[in-house]
Amino acid sequence: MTTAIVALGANQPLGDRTPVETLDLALARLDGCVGMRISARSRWYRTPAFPAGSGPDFVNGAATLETDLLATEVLAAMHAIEGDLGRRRRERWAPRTCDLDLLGLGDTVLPDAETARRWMSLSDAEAQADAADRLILPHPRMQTRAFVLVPVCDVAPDWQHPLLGKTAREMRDELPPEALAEVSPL
Ligand code: PH2
Ligand code: MG
Ligand code: MG
Repeated sequence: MTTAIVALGANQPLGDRTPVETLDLALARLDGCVGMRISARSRWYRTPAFPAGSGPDFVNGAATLETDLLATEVLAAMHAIEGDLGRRRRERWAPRTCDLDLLGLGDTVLPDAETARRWMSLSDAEAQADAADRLILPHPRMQTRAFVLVPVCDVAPDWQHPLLGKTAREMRDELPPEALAEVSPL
């Protein structure tokens, strides 16, 4: 069994479901997948959309799940749930009803350390091709995002990034205080 870390985000209602209701449903669906069991879930947080001004505030959270599936299988399950919960893959920063991101799977590095490091070094603009949804683990920008690391610290503060050698808590504590202050528990 390996621990997968998943980030959840939504900033658009799905019919008459609020983002929190949609994300609760996504967690129930993840827990119901064969070979995956949720072991911890974070609080929900309200966070300003990144980049600033790109849309309504997000609800963000994180969960850990215990799984014996491959990273590609976990990702396929997450994409199926996103599809069922109204996600249409359009332009990159468009509002979304349900975004599920696989941040890490134990100490797995994919597709290889050199490629993952190269992706980590790209600026946000350069990482546009990210829309292609290549599976890169750990998620190449997780260490820069307060809306990711604050919830992750609720569920896996001691998880160690296999390339940076830092724990989630250490990565969070390196972010600017202003960025951390923008992430507020609901
Ligand atoms: N997700 C994005 C883009 N911007 N901003 C916030 N606050 N939270 C997100 O989850 C988020 C975002 C792309 O997936
Ligand atoms: Mg995302
Ligand atoms: Mg995503």
